[in-house]
Amino acid sequence: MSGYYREDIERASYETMRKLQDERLVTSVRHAYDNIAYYREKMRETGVEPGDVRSTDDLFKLPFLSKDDLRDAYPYGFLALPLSECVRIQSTSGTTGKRVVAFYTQHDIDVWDECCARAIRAAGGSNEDVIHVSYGYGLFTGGPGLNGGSHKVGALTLPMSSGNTDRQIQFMVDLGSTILCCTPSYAAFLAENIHSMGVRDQIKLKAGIFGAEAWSEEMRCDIEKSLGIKAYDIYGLTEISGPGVSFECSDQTGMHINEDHFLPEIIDPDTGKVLPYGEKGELVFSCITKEAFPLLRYRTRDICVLSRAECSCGRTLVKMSKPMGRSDDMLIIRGVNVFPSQIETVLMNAGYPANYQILVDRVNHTDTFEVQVEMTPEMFSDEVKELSEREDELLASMRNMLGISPKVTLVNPKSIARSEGKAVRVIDKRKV
Ligand code: DLL
Repeated sequence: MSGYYREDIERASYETMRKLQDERLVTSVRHAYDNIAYYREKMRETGVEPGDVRSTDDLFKLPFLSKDDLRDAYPYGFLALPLSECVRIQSTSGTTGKRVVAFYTQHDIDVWDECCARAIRAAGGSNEDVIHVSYGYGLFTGGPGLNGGSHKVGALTLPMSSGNTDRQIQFMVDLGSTILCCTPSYAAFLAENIHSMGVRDQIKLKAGIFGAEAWSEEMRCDIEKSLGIKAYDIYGLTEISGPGVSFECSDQTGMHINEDHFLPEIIDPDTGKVLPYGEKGELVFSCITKEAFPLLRYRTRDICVLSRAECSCGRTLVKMSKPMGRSDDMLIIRGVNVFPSQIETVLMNAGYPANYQILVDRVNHTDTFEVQVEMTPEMFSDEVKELSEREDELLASMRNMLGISPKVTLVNPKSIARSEGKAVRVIDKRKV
């Protein structure tokens, strides 16, 4: 049976939640202003003082923060406490030069773990479960987050990390895993292998907690059928803590935001205007309990809709829709953040013209990723062997830059269609 981890919070009345948020916001603004010089400057530029923010109604007065602000301030610019009070860092996947590094105190980790525990309880998890965590462990937040949540609910935790599919399945069978946590594409891949190994009737899975990338209702349906489980979505981002910023309940119609910690807003991505609930726009979060890395009005670039409609699960926490896309050009391929500009940098460094196309698709629930690069007329006359060596070299540089390997194909000069307006660099055929 699915349940609550913090019923008092998850089912709090609107007034109770508002009061909590008001108090916490005021404290967080003061904390960020007093301890983060970069933030103080930002507030001064917009003429706002901490005293101007007396409740959540004043949130709009604060300046927005973006990934670029975090990159500019790398690595310690947004750290609000001495390093001696921090116990962990995590970092975003993918790089455009500098990664974003997030810092945590023990209290920040406890809060994050609790958010993941709420997600696990909502998916029916308890101390009776064997939770199989196949998100990556390390700098990526997926493994550590769900691991912490699983401990909090008292489940037996299998810290599998990703990869080594045969061993994953063997453990699943031998140890009787009941809840699987991984990206939806890895869940689909595991399901395929479970069937081909002929062990479908030996697995005891009942639920999955899948996130970190966009996935469709069709994909949910396929995974649920093929593994005989209920599949729950989970959302989050490193800058705001990691997975568990929001989570799905048995209703499966959007994700409840842990709004006692993360205050959401929807804005028009072009004008920054705050939009009412029900309208589609960019999701913005203010962290109202963070000690080490208290980001306020952080623009996620994820496009979605917020709703306060009553939910059959009894939770009153505001719900966000599945992200419907992004307001920047970041792609998430096999769970890794990829910016087209990174690919362009590799090509430029290797002396190629900027005529390329990135093709992304999803075949059998797995992302395919190809980069087609136009040769110069000089290269075109080269031997086949030389061309294949060139492709290998590009592949190695791209793997180095991105952390994942695309298929690299050199194509004939002038064969990539030229655009009259903006160049169409990305063809993403994934239906999510
Ligand atoms: O992906 C954290 C996470 C780990 C979430 C495990 C869920 C499960 P980042 O690597 O910083 O953090 O990537 C964050 O991934 O802004 C979204 O664009 C996307 N994303 C995360 N969850 C979902 C989801 C982790 N459920 C970026 N659906 C976010 C669609 C998601 N997109």
